[in-house]
Amino acid sequence: MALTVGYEVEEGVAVLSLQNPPVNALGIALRRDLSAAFETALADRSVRVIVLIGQGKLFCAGGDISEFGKPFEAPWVPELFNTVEQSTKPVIAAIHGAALGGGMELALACHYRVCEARARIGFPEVSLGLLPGAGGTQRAPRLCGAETALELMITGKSVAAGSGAARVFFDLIVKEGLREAAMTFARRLVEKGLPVRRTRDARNGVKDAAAYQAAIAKWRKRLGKGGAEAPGEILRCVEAAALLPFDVGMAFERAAFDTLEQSETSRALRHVFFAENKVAKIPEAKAGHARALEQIGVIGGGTRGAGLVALSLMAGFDVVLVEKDAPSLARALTRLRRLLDRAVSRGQLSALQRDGIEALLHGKTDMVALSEADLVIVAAGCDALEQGQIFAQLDAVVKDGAVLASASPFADIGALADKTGCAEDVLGLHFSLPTQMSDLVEVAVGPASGADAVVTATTFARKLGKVPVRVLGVPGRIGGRLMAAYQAAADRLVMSGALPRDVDRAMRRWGMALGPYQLADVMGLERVLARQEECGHGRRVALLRALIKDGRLGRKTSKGWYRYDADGGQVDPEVAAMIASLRGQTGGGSVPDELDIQRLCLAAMVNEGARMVEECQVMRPGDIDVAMIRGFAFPRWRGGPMQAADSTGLLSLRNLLRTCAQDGDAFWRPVNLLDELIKNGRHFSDLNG
Ligand code: 3H9
Repeated sequence: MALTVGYEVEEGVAVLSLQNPPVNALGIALRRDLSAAFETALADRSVRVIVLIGQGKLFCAGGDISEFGKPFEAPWVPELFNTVEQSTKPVIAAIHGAALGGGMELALACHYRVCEARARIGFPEVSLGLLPGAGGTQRAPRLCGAETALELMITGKSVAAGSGAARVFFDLIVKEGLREAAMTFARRLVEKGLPVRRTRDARNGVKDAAAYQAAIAKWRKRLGKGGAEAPGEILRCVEAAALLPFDVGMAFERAAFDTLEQSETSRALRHVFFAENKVAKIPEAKAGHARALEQIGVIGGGTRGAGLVALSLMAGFDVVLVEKDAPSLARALTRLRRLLDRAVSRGQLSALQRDGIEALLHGKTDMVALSEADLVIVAAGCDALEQGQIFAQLDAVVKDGAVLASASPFADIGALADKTGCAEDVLGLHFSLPTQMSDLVEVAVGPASGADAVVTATTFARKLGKVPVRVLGVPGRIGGRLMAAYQAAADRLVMSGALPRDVDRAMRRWGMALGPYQLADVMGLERVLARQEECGHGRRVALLRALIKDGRLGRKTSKGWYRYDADGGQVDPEVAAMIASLRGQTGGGSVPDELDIQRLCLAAMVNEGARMVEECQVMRPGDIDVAMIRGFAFPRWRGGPMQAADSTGLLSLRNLLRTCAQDGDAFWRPVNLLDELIKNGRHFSDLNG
C-alpha cells in the first residue's frame, strides 16, 4: 500500500510530507506512517531538523471524521502529537491551504510554524459537536491566550493565518514560496543552534492571569446556562489549561472529547457533515457539463420571483424579469428594491453595489425579451394549466440550449416538459422561502431532463450560494411533502386532544425553530391548505378549512391559529372552541403528552421520507436530512429527520405508525422500507452509501 507520508532528506533537513488525499486527514494509515517517519528521522544522524509539510491543496484538515465513534487504533492522535512535541530535533510545520482541527493541533505540537499568509487556520470541531481533542485546548491558549482560543474554538470559524490574532501562532508568514521559506528557516535554526521549543512549556498566553480569567468569564456569560454541550466543554478545557499542569490538562481534554464523541449530538452533526458532502454527488455530474450562464430570465416578480431576481443580480448575473403587464412589473420592481435595500442593511451588499447591480436588470412585459436567456425560471402561474401554458410559450421564444425551470414545488416536471420541444432542458428549481435566508434549492429532475441541464441548474444554485439537492420532479419535492406530513401529524394530535400551543411548544422544545401552527400563521393558512391538498392531505384538513372560512388567514389578517396583537401571538379561545366542536364530530381521543407529540410528528415525516427513498425520488436518506436542515429549519444537531429516526429507534416509530393506521387511513401505514430495515437490523444511515 502506498505510504501516506513522504520522506526525503535535504542537507540535514528531513522533509515529511503528508500525502493522504484529498485533505490529508489524520486517518490510521497516516498516523502510522507519520509515526514511522518520525522514528526514521530521529534515528538518522544526518538529520538535524524536521519539516512537516502537506502535499496537495492543504496542510491537514484534521482527524478523520469517519473514524469517530469507532474504537480507536493506535497511535491515537494526541499520543502521536505528544511524540512530535517530544522530538529532540526541532520540528517545523510548514502550512499552506488550511490547517484545521487536528491539522492545527499538529502544527501546535511542532516547535516552530511557518505558513502562507492566506492559509486558513481554525478549530471547526465544534460544528461536529466536538472539541479540539489532540491538545488544542491546552496548547493553543498557552500561545494565544484564552480570548483568541475561545473565539476560534467556540465559533469554529477559520481565519487567514496572516490576519489579526492568528499571527501569534507563527514564526514566519510568507506570501508564497512556502517550502523554500521553511527550508531556509530550518537551516537557520541549525546555524544558530536553536533548540526545540515545546508549546506545552509556553507561558505567553497564560501569564496575564487576570486577562485570561476575564475572557473565561466573558465567554461563560455569553454561553449562558443551557445550550450545546461542546462549547461548554471547550470553555472548561481552556480554563483548565491555565490551572492544571499540561499532562493533567490533556487528560481533562481527552475525557471531555471522549464524552462528546459518544453523544447523539456529535453523531448527528458528523452525519450532516458527510450528508452535505454526498448531496453533491449526483449521477448527472458524471455525464453532464455546465452550460455557460450569463443571462437569467425570471417570469413572475411575486415573493419568490423577486427573491430569485435579487439573488441572481447579487451573484452578478444579467437578469430579465418578465411580468404580465406594466402595473405588475412596477409592483415587482418595488418588491425587488425592498429586497435589495434589506440586503444592504444586512451588510450583504454595499449601497454602491446595489445601485450598480440594478443596471444588470431588465424589466419587461413580453416573453420575447427572454430570447437570449441561458436559464429561465418560471415563478408565475399558480396551477399546472397556467404553468403549462407558460412553458409552451417559452418554448417558442428561447434560444436552443436554454434551461427552462419551474420554481413551483408542485409542478410535474414531466408534464411541463411535454409542453415543449426541448424536454431535456426542462426541470424544476425550487428555492425555499425566504429565498434570501434559506440555503436550499431542490433541483427537480423530470423523466427527460438531460444531464447538462441538471448540472447547469446545480451550478447556478451554487453560484447563488445555495445547496442544491436533487429530487425527482414529482409534486411536493422533499420539503413540501415532509412539511405536509408534519402538519398532518400536528392536526391529528390536535384532533385527539392537544391544543395547537401544546404541539408548537413540544416541537420547539424538540428543536424546531417554530411549531407547525406558528409556522402556518407565518406562511398564511391558504398556502398551507394548498400544500396539504397538493400533497394528498385534502381529507385531513377540515379544521384548517374551518379557520380559513372564518377569515383566519394567519399573521397577515392578525388571526389564524393564534390571535395577534402588539404582544405577539396569543391563544385564541375562538379557535379552541372551533377545535372542540370539530373534535365533538370526530370523537377525539386520549390527550397526547409532549413525547407523544414529538414522536408522532417525527414518525409522520420519516414515513414520508422513507416513501420517497423507497420510490427512488431521492438518492439517499441523507439528502432528505440536508434538505430539511437547509430549507426548513430542522435542527441541525438532530441530524435531520431520517438520522433522528435512526437515533430514536425505527421500531418504536413504526409501531406508532401502525397504531395510527388502525383507523384505516392509509397515510399512516408504515412504508415497506421501514419494515425491511427493521427486519434486517439496518438503519437509514446504511442507505447513504
Ligand atoms: C478533528 O480534527 C478532531 C481533532 O481535534 C481530534 C482528533 C482526536 N475527515 O469538503 P471537501 C472529505 S475533527 C474525513 O469537498 P473542499 C470530505 O468528506 C476534524 N473526511 O473539500 C470529502 O469526501 P468525499 C476537524 C474529510 O476542498 C473530501 O474530503 N476538521 C475530512 O471543498 C473533500 O472534502 C474539519 O472539520 C475529515 N476531516 O474543502 C474540517 N475533511 O470526496 C472538515 C474532508 O468522499 N473539512 N473530508 O465527499 C472541511 O471543512 C473541508 O473538507 C475543507 C476542504 C475546508 C478542509
